[in-house]
Amino acid sequence: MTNKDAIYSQPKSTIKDFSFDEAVAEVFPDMIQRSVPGYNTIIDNIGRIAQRYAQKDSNIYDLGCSLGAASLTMRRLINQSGCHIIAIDNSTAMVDKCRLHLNAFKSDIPVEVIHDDILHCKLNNASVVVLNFTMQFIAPDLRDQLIGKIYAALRPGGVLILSEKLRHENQKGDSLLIDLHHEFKRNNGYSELEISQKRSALENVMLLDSLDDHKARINNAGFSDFLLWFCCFNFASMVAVK
Ligand code: GEK
Repeated sequence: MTNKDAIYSQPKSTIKDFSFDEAVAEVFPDMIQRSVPGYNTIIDNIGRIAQRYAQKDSNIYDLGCSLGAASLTMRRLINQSGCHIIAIDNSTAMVDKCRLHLNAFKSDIPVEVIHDDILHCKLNNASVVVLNFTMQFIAPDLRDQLIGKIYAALRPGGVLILSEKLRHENQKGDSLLIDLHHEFKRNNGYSELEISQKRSALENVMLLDSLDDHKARINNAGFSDFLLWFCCFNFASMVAVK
């Protein structure tokens, strides 16, 4: 049974910047399902992509893992021997709950949950790296550095799976996608008040790049291949192969 997200349902006199605290971790599965179009499809296919690219005796990273949804699906679907999943998040509330989620199921593939900042942690011997809606919360001037670190940690033939909310270059197009996304949220039971208060809370903390920005950053890091495998409104998931 998941707890319903009602964090922004009542009027707030001041809207604080959004943070991944205890209250958010409590309702996170409901929040992300009702806010991100295609979330389940993306999670399921992260497992399927990881299954194709995971290499024997390598590390699989889930960066900004929240409650470990991507780690769980990868753990279920990867069939190479000697893989080790490392799930990292800098929110204590998320990491504590993530450990409980992962320990509730048994698996042959070990998963280590680490409380750390993905900008500071060391990555190595990777065949799969997942950034599922995490990079949008990283300061824009540090994003090149993060992608460079991931590229350096990947083995040749390894893959980065990058999901992000996108900013559309053209203003009319951007407005249409935002409008469709808000309709999606209304259809999932969020009120106008919830949508607008959440939007204000995210304004300073979730800074969006365009698809071209992502493509340029990934190409500059040295990846040999970049493709968009999922897109619904302004939500996309991309794959880059070293
Ligand atoms: C999922 N991937 O369900 N270091 C570590 N973690 C961070 C950092 C950082 N510097 N910045 C943000 N986070 C998940 C969903 S949510 C996306 C990811 C969303 C973490 C933050 O604590 C949060 O748990 C996660 O990135 C972003 O597949 O809520 O839209």
